[in-house]
Amino acid sequence: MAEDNENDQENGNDDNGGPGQGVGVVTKTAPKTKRPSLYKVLLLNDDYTPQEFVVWLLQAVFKKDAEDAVRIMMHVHQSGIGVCGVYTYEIAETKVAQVMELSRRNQHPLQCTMERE
Ligand code: TYC
Repeated sequence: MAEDNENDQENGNDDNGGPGQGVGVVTKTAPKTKRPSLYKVLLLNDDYTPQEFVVWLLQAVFKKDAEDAVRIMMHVHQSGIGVCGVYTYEIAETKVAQVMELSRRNQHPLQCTMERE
């Protein structure tokens, strides 16, 4: 009964209702959940990677529609760096690896990195 349960707390109730009458109030502790840290995936500008390749990549890897892909590409082109998306650690890491591999395979110098938000 009450004595056997780690979640029981002192509560001022009389647990002993007499013979065969064990009465207990169980107070459960709320389970603790933690939100995962989030990471920005960043694309860096360079002078050689074709704009069309960057737009294609933003659609293929980051699931952007054509309009968003062009907007993000132009932002990176003009300001030097830009956010492609925000993800949990392992998803961000996978996106970065996909960008680096696709760039390497197509012989573009495009660079991609991640940073904790
Ligand atoms: N600056 C490149 C060009 O003019 C285009 C480009 C945009 C390259 C974004 C990389 O992350 C990048 N061809």
